[in-house]
Amino acid sequence: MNRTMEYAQSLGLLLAVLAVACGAAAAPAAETQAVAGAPIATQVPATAETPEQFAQRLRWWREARFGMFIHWGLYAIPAGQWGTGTDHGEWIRETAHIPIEEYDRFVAQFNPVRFDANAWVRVAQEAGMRYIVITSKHHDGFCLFDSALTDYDVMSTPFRRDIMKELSDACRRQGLRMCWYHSIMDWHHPDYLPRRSWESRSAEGADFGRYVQHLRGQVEELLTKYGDIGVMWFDGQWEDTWTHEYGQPLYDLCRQLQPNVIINDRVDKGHLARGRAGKGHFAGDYGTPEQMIPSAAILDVPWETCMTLNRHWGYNRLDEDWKSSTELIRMLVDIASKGGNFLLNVGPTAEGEFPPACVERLQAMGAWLAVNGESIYATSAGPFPPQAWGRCTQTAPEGGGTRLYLHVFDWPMDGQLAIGGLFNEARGAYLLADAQRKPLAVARAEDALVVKLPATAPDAVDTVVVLDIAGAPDVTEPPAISAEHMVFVDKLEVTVRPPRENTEIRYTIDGSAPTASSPLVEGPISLTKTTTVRARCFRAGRPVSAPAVAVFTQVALRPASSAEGAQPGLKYEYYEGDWDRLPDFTRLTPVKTGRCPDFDFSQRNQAEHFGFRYSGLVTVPQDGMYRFTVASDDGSRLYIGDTLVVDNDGLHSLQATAGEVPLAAGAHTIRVEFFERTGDDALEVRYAGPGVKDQRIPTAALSSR
Ligand code: H79
Repeated sequence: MNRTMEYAQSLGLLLAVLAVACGAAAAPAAETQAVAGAPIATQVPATAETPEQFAQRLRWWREARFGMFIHWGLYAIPAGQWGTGTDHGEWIRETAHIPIEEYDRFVAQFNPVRFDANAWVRVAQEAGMRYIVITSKHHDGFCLFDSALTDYDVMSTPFRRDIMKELSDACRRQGLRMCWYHSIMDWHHPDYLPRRSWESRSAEGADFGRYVQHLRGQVEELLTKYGDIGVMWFDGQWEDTWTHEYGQPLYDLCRQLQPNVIINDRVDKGHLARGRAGKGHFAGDYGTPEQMIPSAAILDVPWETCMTLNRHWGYNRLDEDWKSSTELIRMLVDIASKGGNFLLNVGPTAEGEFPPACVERLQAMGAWLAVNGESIYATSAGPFPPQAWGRCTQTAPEGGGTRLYLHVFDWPMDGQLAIGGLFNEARGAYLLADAQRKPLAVARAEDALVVKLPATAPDAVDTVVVLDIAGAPDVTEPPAISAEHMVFVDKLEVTVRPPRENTEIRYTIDGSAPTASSPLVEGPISLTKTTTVRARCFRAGRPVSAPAVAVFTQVALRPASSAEGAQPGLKYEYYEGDWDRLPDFTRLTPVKTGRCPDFDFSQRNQAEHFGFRYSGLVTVPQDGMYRFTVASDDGSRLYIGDTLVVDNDGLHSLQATAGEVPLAAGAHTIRVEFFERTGDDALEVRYAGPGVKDQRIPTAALSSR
């Protein structure tokens, strides 16, 4: 929960007290008791603030949009390699099971002679980044700053320079905000618990409370010795030892030391920006999606996606899997269009330099921002969800109206950019990159404003079109047409939902376009044959959304097969090999074959590099659509007869995929293929349909001849 919400909740309590005091309708007993038991004063923490104060405190950060993450520490020395393993990063001590004494030897080797704080900050500055978050300490416990509370810091290395001091001074000089990433989890401090499961280091005498005091002491150092700090970015809060009882006071400590500091949600146990903060109060100002961009805008909490430039946070010498500058620019735009910030990571080398591949990409981002920054900084989420043509951000300029920044990723072939469902009147349009602001023609075509563009895209990555409109955006999404299945046997109920309440929706089922005289949607629509449903929002006889269309197909039931002579259980063929997707098993020779009760792979001879092909019959109780779901790690496929119903192939961790098929009551041939390369393994086959609640297919429904 963020401060705003917490404040609102305190306010709610206060109102409840007033209501009771004024003899208004009695509040529920539990609520009254809670109020009686806790004096209001303690309900409002010292860090409480109004929503306006909260917005004001976060303002620079929300306007900044783009920051640099830096993961740097002892792990830059092995650079991802340990023994034969080459895929390690900042987690190397854990992922390679390196004993503490051995890892500590890196301290004597840490000597980044090429480190130049000004040069780093310049790269960030030129990339268009407005703040830097660096690992003052990562999970390994090593501190890049001069801490009076531990010798496990940069002052014990041959380098002996307070890197964090140099960097914070350089940031201040160049106008960027300095921010700390400080890990709560600590694999080095003797009082931190729990120990890693593989470690032999004794936990005897360890006192987690004492560790928390140490952590708080370091936070105090970081917030008193380095000037104004923009953000405290905590991490490694998920182990059971860290609780809300530690998280809230740590949050409060930061705000007491620097009232304007911004603190991420990992200070506590709640997840902002995952749709919920969990039950109860959790400290933290903003949510932190990691390595992912939310699919839709998040407007109720501030959030920031953090992401790597290749596959690792800490420097990995062999990781050349760089995101392209096109991808990165579009990610920044995508995030901005959804109301978030982008914290993009660089893992410097042990010599103290940014890898050249990072610098190249950051320069490309900076070049784009130098021209188009106005469409990113201090903008807010656009009024539309992601569009086929690109994304949208917006500002509310002085003097009224709204400025829409249309980020065109896919340039229209006919040069006509149609912005559907936009009711407002256009005031003008031009290309942001055009210093002359040569007007682009804008015309209305039903629900859409159509901007006439040059024939080819001036910037193939993202050309920004400025579209000024009168008033606040008045946007109407197409209606949502849905049904339980897209195919059906006898009849189907289709629901058409409005994008918002009190919207007039008209529809057709004869293939024609809905008009102002088409029937109104007033309930579910029943279909008894293959039908194209079209629906559209209207206002006063005028279409205000793009039309929505969905096709529902009537299908024949797959006739049942005879189950004569079948016995309980499936037949299996077991194979061995090193695949990254399902092979054509029919061209391979099984290592062995046999029978098993269900989709069970315990008959394997080895834990990795194997495959199974199961075949038999599955019996369903009634006629109708059945949904099969296969969850597997790694890939799998499910066939009914010769029809591929579920394709869950490929190398992946546990992932579920579903498919549907119309079945007549009775037995149907089923075949499931599955392979496992390395790592975790799993296979689960489920079904659901008439007479069957979603469940693992029971052995009683499986048989084979
Ligand atoms: O600091 C970066 C990561 O080290 C940290 N957060 C970002 C900002 C982070 N800690 N945990 N996680 C991310 C998620 C856990 C990932 C793990 Fe693994 C999977 C830990 C062990 C298995 C990734 C893969 C790390 C090592 C192997």
